[in-house]
Amino acid sequence: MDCLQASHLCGSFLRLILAVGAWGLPAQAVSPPSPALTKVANIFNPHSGPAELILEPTYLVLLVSLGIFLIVTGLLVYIVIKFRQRSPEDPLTEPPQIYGSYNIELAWTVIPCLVVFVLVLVSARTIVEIQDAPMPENALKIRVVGHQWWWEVHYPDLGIVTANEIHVPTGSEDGTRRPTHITLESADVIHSFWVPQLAGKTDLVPNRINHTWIEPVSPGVFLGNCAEYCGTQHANMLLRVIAQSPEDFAQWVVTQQKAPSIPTEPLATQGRRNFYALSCVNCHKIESTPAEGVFGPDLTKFATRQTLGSGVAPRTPETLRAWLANPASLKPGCYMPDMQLSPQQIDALVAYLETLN
Ligand code: HEC
Ligand SMILES: [Cu+2]
Repeated sequence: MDCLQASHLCGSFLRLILAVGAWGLPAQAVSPPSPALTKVANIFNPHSGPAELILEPTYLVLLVSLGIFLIVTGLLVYIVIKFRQRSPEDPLTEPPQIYGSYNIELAWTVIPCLVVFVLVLVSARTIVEIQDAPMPENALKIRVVGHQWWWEVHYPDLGIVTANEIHVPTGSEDGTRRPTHITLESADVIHSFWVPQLAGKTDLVPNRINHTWIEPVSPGVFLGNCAEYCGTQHANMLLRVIAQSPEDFAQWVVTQQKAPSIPTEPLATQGRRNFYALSCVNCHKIESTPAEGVFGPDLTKFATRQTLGSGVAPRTPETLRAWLANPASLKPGCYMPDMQLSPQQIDALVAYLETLN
């Protein structure tokens, strides 16, 4: 029996245990828009290539660890009971003491080495399988840059820039694959890209380019997060991948590529003037306008996003108002300053930002 068969067997066995234990968290795939913000995705319910490939080794590692846990605690409990003091008069007799037994020393050196060796081989094979997976010509290419504490998302071939929410296509119904190849970079510290149902973790390291890929099998919203502690708001560096049918994705691309229209409504017009008069433009970009800042998220199509502040809140006029009044009220320590705006300025800015769709 080779490792694959072994891991297959173990997988089936563990799945049985999990099913009996009624552990299974509810599936995460829900059709957009999803209200869920911080739900923990179920790693046992993969929906894409790499996540499916790492499921079996995951079961194998869990099962081996469970076995070791049971053996060690079993022996411990047995010894504690067997050699306990039975009554106050019970003379404290020690069990026979063994020093320098060749066989015992050998056993507890060799067995763990073998266990680790098997796990290393199984993991290495899966890692190679994922890293060397051939990408078809039509693979969508995106570039993700991690920031404290949000995600910058580029579609270089489509001329789209967005943040925190990654739209990708699923394959077509005729079976044509359409994976998404992702390059990962960091603007500051080490982050880690993790959408549990789509792929394993990959770090975003300053001055280095890493790669991963995803290939969702069906449309849905898949929640992810930064998986490497990166500062105070690490826990609010959330991420969502919105997998869409090829037709819906094409529609999204058309919307994103359209230049923002200039609002005609008076309040939004006032908001637009405020936006360019205040220093928002130093940190935010709005395509085909003088706002060229890149320190904060691109706001060109802000009103098409489901969330605000990298998933800290759903994007609604109320949460946006709270954000502009003081970003730290939602996300303490975040790098957008309190702009000391008046309620009138906030109303106008909200009206303007809501037109960016
Ligand atoms: C010093 C730079 C800076 C200035 C000035 C600034 N912002 Fe921001 N802004 C940021 C950063 C950084 C974030 C991302 C915060 C996070 O999610 O951690 C952000 C986030 C946002 C978001 C949420 C974007 C999203 O997709 O979640 C909005 C909306 C926004 N800013 C609007 C404004 C407006 C309007 C102004 C001017 C009144 C402004 N910002 C001024 C840096 C700035
Ligand atoms: Cu991070």
